[in-house]
Amino acid sequence: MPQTNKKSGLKDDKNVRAFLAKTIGEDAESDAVMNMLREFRWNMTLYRCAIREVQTKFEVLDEELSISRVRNPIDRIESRVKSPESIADKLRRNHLEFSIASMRENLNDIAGLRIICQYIDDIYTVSDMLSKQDDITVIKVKDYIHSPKPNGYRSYHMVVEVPVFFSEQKHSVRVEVQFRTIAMDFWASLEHDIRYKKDISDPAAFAADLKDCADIAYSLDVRMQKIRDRIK
Ligand code: 0O2
Repeated sequence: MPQTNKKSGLKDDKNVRAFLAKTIGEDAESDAVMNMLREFRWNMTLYRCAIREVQTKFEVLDEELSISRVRNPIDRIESRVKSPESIADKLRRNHLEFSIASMRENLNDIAGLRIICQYIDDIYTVSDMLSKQDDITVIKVKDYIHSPKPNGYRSYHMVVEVPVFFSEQKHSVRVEVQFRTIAMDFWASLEHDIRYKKDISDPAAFAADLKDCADIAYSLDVRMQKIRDRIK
């Protein structure tokens, strides 16, 4: 999940239109494609607004906690809206049809936020604070910190639903929030790059080394937290 994704800002409607036309097998000038483009744009606006709503909540929490705890638990926040290509890929991988309804129904991570925290316990503090807010509904939690993936991936994933108030109606929108420490994010970003490098013929050859690095990053997190506690 890269930083705020300009690709899916739909500035270039022509490319998106061509992509939609190819994906649904219709002419780019057809009514079907034009209608889909309109609906797609509207939905992407909704997802971008949902990101803003949730991001503001974290900024508020971070500012408040920086006063009561004399440090900021959040190092930085990244966000992105999934690109049309990634949306289509994920639906295809899950053997689902490509349609606006299917994407709204089946994908939890079209709107994505990444909260990079300083320490492991900050992740649990801020995620708990978010989940207790009365306009937030927690849909799903995956704790890859307590149960890391076999490759060493650690992160705390939460899918939440947030209301977005448009002029005429309130919409509930799902947003995926990934919480990581700086060390977890360092590992995941490099691992992601390595995994998607096309010129690496045998990615499995690096698996053991990468898993080692993930474990080292985690022990660094644990040690840094202990040092912080000693200073406290
Ligand atoms: P991108 O471009 O990173 O967003 P769900 O849809 O909730 O049922 P999902 O999304 O299939 O479940 O799986 P999961 O494990 O909850 O989360 C997937 C996302 O977590 C990935 O997004 C990555 O961002 C991140 N992630 C999961 N496993 C790994 C890993 O082993 N290495 C790294 N670097 N990141 C991982 P996508 O879909 O890859 O797209």
